Amino acid sequence: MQQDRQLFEIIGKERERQLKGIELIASENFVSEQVMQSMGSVLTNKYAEGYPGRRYYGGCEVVDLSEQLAIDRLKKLFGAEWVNVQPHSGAQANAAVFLACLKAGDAFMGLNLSHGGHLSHGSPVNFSGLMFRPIAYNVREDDQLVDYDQLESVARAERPRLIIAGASAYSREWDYARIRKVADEIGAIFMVDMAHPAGLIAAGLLENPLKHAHIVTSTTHKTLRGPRGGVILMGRDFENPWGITTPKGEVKMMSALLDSAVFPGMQGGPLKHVIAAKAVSFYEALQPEYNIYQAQVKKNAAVMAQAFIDKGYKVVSGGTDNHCILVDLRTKFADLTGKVAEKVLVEADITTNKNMVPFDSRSPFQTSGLRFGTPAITTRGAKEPLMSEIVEMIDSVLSNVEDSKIITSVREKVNATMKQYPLFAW
Ligand code: DSN
Repeated sequence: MQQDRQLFEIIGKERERQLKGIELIASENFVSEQVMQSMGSVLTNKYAEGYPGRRYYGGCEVVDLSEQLAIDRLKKLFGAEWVNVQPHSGAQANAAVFLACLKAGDAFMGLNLSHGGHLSHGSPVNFSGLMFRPIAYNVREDDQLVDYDQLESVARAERPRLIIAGASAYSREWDYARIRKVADEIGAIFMVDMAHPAGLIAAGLLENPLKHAHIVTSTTHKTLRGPRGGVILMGRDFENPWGITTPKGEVKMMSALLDSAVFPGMQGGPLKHVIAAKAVSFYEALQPEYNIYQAQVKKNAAVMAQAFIDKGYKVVSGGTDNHCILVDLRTKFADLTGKVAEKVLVEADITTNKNMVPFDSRSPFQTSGLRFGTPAITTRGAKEPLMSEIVEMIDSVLSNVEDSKIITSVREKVNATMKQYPLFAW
């Protein structure tokens, strides 16, 4: 067969873009060669609807081994009693939890999307907001920390069936124990979506939500540094609280409801090549050097947050406990939107994303904020001194958004700098 030159040229261009730029999107990372290899392996050819040992197709005895390996390693990594490694993404994992725990129209609570919450935690254009009744809790205006008092009073008044903790743009540790307490009081399921900080949690640098939540979901490709995908975990399995029984009259365990919600509820055939790559990334996350990497991610983020503050930027909540920094541009540049800032930084080969800040005066299409994260740049070997240099370069671009000469000179500096931080040995 003829080689598809057109497509491979596009892949080459993306490889080049990744190589020469500074990647600061908080949800991105660079996977290892063996994670990449397993994703591009023959396992993509196999259909395996069902679970290890109970499939709807023949010839699954080999892919049963790779899925079981992913399951066993993920359990070990987070101290889970039960996991499901089949969700194609974090949003699919969340959808499966909704399917297992809620009926159409049921109320659930999640962090206000414009305060850092995630699309699948109740956006009106997402399945979660279209099919269920989202109720938001907020961060406080004065310190931009989750308002647990408000969360509790809304939970008591509305009695949602599910409470979600977790965010896309929240830089602080969560008080999981406090949310679990109110969930127990009102008889709600408590779910944590740890997609963003999962790698830091795996390394023991942030509290493990499996100790507090009934159900935990995650992606595998952010701080965790695996292939693009999702997982569901439980610290301890439990009988479903709604009395749903098996044909034999036994109360179904939550694990059975969640397994059925993923397949056949939400998905058909699992992505066997991606599940294998998940297994590889969990193996990597169990190695001692992974903890050193995650500690550096956290240190780099703290230094970057302080460097922004030193340059006169407002960092939402005043700093970070994790890998993520949310900058409110308004205090330094009253007229600069996140949209324009993102665009000019891309011209300088610095990739980040515009983001709403809590109590934003602009729309989600313009925004007043930029979100930064350190997982990808840390994978390339960056340490604290580079964080201050990067903030210097960002500030230079944002202070001169109309000056193409300055933007070009920053881009040249970015490209020269990144040559010293190797990526892609293959
Ligand atoms: N879109 C992801 C993020 O960037 O945070 C979350 O799914």
